[in-house]
Amino acid sequence: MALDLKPIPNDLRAFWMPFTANRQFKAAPRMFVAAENMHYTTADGRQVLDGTAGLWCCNAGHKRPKIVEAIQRQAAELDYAPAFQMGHPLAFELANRLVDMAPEGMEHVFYTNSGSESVETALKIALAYHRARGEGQRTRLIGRERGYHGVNFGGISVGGIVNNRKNFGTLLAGVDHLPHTHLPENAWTKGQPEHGAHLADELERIAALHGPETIAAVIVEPMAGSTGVLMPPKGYLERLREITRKHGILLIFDEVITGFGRLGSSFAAEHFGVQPDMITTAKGLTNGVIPMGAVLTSAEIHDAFMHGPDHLIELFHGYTYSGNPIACAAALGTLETYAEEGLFARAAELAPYWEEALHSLRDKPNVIDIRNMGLIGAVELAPIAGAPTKRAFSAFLKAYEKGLLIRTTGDIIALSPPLIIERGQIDEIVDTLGEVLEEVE
Ligand code: PXG
Repeated sequence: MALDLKPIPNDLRAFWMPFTANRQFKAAPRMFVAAENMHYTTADGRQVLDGTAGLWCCNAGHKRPKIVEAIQRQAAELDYAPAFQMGHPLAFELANRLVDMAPEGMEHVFYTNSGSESVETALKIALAYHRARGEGQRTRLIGRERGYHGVNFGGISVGGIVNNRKNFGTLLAGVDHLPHTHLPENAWTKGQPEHGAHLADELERIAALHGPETIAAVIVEPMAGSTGVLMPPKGYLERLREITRKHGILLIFDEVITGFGRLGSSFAAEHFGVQPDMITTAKGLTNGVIPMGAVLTSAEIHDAFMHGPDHLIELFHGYTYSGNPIACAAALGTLETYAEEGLFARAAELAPYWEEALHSLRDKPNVIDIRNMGLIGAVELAPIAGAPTKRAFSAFLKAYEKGLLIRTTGDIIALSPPLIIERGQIDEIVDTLGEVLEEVE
């Protein structure tokens, strides 16, 4: 029997929404019912310009034909194949394509279903890798203050967003954190800030404290997204790479946001010219259309597991949906769209225009900092005394009323439009946001 689903639910109780003010939402719901290219359509028939690529994931915009067709074709041909001990061609084809486009040194792909799972996977591979090499004492994981690595236990343990950690018990043991890199002297910086490379040296202090030979991996977002868009200071990532290499510590770049063109290159590792040992991805991998993530690893890491009798499983890890055929089809359609339309180069080309447009908001009320890189930007607002996050949330609601989707975290407005954006639409984002900032209290 066909499901008779009405387009707009008239009872909103049952769905406990993620990272949402549920009671506020249900009192005044904001529903999207369709999307195409740069726009969403709301339930009441309005067009909303997508200033955030969904949640930083729809890098090619919405309802892109290659992706839609790939999913439809695949669903009709091979809907599912067991992920363990069986294969299907698209999973191998996609892995090869990812390796081809990945930064130097990334030679293998482990599939997951989300950014959070990519993070857990990378952390587990790091621990098991050291153990496989006879260095099982390397059990410590180092993250960074203000880091976001998803919401599972490993990710919130190495993560540094207090609200995502404090209600969830004792987390993983043996984790330490680098200081965040947000320095007041870097306010209004266009691109990478000048100050802060020295903050990477804190890794030397942490290594000395615990003994460098006890540390398995350092995980950082090369550009921190969720916490409110923090660029790496000049020289910072290079210094982290130097110190990790010196001590035999793996360096993991969490590129769930920065992967697939956001900074104008395939990956941030390429953009900054720093080679990590693993890269975690999700989001833009399938243009957000089907849940999928992937961890890219070096040959050295992968090969460390390829020992022992060949009928034995080398890594006791994986998901029912690792490399799901429809997800692989969506990813291949996505990568084809990126390549055919030159979207990463387009992001790089538009970046200077984006930068100028965004920084024109500098003199609007309550703006205390603006930062940008590639097609990403942040406008930081002064919090209302005694009511942090309220000003930015009001701006979000007002922008939505005016037909613009923005994202806020704390009192920071984050922007990350699809890479297909036109210059005129950049102007529209900035003009609307300018009005919003004038009107919001
Ligand atoms: N790592 C990074 C760097 C991320 O940004 C994750 C891991 C987790 O991905 P999943 O697919 O499990 O959500 C993320 C996700 C926001 C926002 O507006 C950011 C994310 C997700 C939702 C909203 O800042 N980042």
